[in-house]
Amino acid sequence: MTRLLVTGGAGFIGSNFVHHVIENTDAHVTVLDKLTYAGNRASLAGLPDDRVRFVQGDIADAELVDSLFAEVDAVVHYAAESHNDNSLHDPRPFLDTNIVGTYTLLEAARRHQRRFHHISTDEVYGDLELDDPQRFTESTPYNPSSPYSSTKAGSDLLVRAWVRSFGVHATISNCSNNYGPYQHVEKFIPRQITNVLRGIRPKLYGAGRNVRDWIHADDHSSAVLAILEKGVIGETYLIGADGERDNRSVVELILAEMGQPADAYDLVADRAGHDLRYAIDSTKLRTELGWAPRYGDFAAGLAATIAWYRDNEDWWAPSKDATESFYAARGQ
Ligand code: NAD
Ligand code: TDX
Repeated sequence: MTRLLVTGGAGFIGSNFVHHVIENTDAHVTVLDKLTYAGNRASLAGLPDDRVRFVQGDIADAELVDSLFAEVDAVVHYAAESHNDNSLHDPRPFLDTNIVGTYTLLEAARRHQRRFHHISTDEVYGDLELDDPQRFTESTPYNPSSPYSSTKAGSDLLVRAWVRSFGVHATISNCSNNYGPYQHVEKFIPRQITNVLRGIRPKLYGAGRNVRDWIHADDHSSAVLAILEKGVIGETYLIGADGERDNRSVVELILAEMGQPADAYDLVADRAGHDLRYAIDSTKLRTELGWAPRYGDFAAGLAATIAWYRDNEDWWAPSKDATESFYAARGQ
């Protein structure tokens, strides 16, 4: 598997994956990315030109997609509209990219008989109660809450149908919340870090008791490589690193690491339909494919992420004001 097409490779997790592939394999990578507000070419800076090619374009452009599939051995599909809050404001781009875009790629995978890996989220399973001892597994029924998660659920079901009906060689992974470098400042952890760097108090939705299951983006990348190399066609793998924490405790860790008082945050308007808790059981991935996360210490990973944002203001500053204006208009 030496030639990879990575959709959404200028986004947060896609760019982390491209860096991971270049550092850990001999593969050549073509990135297909539309460069929406969430894409940033600077996230691919410093990578070798003879191994990474960048193509700006839309995954729903069938002609372009067809020509790129012809040139590669396998495709890893990260491109998506990815932010729940945006999906509550304007769902349409979520349908266009997550549903029609994924459909367009699947048709190309079928025509060219290419190995296809679809990146998805644990949000397709809905949410859990805070005291529920169960975690999501590959057999948890789909029950998405938001326009974002419902379009991701729809895209997963399209992949399953294209495997069963047309024999497409595809796998799916559903991962928990990622953190690390190159994440857009609209998302929870970078928003709070860059708020503190700008002298703005962190903002917690509702009571701040919602729980997310955090994994470092580099651990997500190593799991995807393991699935590409050893995964069984037609199978779904859940990716998670046992990182459950409530939002308030994450903000308190950020404040402590950045030398601020523990209560220097604001409680703001809650997200509509806000999922309470996500939690992943990744036993299948660990036992069947031998994968294990490397970033076991969340506080250390978070400290490194804070240092990255401190050192890379040029990367995030151009998006910060527009992002905060969007939130301010919603009382968040
Ligand atoms: P992101 O918003 O940071 O990046 C998305 C990228 O896709 C951007 O570079 C954007 O320009 C590109 N893109 C959007 N529409 C496109 C289109 N029509 N054609 C081509 N490119 C397009 O998102 P992310 O957080 O890196 O998420 C990547 C994938 O991982 C998504 O599929 C998401 O559902 C999934 N995921 C994310 C998380 C998380 O915690 N962020 C967790 C689990 C799964
Ligand atoms: O300012 C904030 N304050 C706050 O309390 C923001 C931006 C978020 N939150 C809360 C909402 C969530 O409980 O923090 C939690 C995390 O929020 P997001 O970063 O928006 O992530 P989430 O909605 O959990 O979805 C993320 O993980 C799953 C990604 O954005 C999705 O793409 C992925 O599928």
